[in-house]
Amino acid sequence: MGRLICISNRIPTGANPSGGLVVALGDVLEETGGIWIGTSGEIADTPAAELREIEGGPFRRYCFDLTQEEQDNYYAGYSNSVLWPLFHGRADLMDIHQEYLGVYKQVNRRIAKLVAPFLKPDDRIWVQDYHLLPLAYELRLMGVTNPIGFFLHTPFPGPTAMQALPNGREVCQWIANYDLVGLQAERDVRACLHSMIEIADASNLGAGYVHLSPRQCRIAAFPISIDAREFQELAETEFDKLPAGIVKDHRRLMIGVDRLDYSKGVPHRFRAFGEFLERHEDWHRYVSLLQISPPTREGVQAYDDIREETEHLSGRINGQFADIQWVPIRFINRAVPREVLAGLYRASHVALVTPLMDGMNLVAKEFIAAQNPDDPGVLMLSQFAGAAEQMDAALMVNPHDPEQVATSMLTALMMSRGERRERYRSLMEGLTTYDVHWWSKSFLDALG
Ligand code: ADQ
Repeated sequence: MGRLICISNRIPTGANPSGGLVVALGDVLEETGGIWIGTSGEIADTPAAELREIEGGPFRRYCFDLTQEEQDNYYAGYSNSVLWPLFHGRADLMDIHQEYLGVYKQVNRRIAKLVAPFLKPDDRIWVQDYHLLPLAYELRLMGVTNPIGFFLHTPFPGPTAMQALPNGREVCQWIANYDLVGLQAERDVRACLHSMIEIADASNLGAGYVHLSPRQCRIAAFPISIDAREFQELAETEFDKLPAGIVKDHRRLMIGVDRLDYSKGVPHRFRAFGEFLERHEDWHRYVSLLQISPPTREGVQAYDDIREETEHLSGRINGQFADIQWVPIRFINRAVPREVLAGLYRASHVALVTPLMDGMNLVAKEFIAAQNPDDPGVLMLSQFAGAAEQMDAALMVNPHDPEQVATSMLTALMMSRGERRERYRSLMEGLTTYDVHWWSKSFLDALG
């Protein structure tokens, strides 16, 4: 079997690299003598001329630094201030500048130049996420004919949204240079096919194949997941280590865990909780919401705004409803270790996973995997998370409708143990069958 060459924006660092993708790809990288390539996270004075090996770890890793200008224009700029909002249905938040696009292309061209000399004829290349859309196009220009796959972790926009992007046609042309394009959900496959056909005049060959001269590419859904069994065991162990107050607390705990990103719908969630408290005075003091949200992409205006809005709303709701014994919303604005999260999921009665738009949402999957099978909590899940296509036994909500979300909160809090177990069984069955190992294997099998 040829080597796997995995390329992502950030390289997993440390002696024991961790994270979802490492779990998914670590074995294949090890078995095939593969290589992972990505940015180091450090800033250099001049653009990187060569890759630097990261010593140690179970597989080979090579990284390079970005300059401050590249970080600002390629990463914070085109990737996170243009593509991210567009791909999450927020074209209104795009901040379009020619310079962002120019540097984005330049960085991708340089990565292609750094990678090409490493390639052997039977290597398979797997490119991760929206930072690297043009990479296959650049590699093809350099004569690379290896199979190249791409996985997009975000949703994909349909033609109407795509029209808002000045270089939408070019983006579709980049995509056509991959042999296989993996998306999170069927909704994204439909949107991507429509965009390729309507924006770039690709011909539809059926069964997910499109032709855009001179290439043909396949677009299909490969919903990403977690190692559900591993997370289940982690939650079991970690639950016992939680401070006694959390577990013995007779009140009901609702939990939300999201990077503080406008796509996650945290303000909408808070408003719906406010609506719930307004309607159900009998629940005051008996339920609280623990929202854990590490800051992310600081310095990008839209992220500063969402932080302010969230702080303002939690303050207002707490001010309105709290009494000397009870605070309705506990808002933690920092990252929490993974194992603590696992224990907290298990201690929670309800999870609020209510993004306005989300590629998949792994918190939904982690929460289910962490539950006690005898007495599981309830997952409230937005219909706009990619996970909704697979997790139909969750309590589905429309995050734009605060009254419906408030009604569902009551349903979740009152749900019988029998129904909770039934829903949990069905969700857990899906999670153990289609876990993260299934995800990487099925993608790589399809890439051939
Ligand atoms: P994200 O937008 O980051 O990922 P998600 O899938 O929920 O969203 O993954 C977040 C991960 O970070 C989870 O493993 C979660 O436990 C962790 N996390 C969140 N808040 C945390 C906190 N306060 N402290 C510590 N850890 C925290 C993108 C896409 C998603 C897609 C994934 C994977 O936006 O839609 O599911 O990639 O493809």
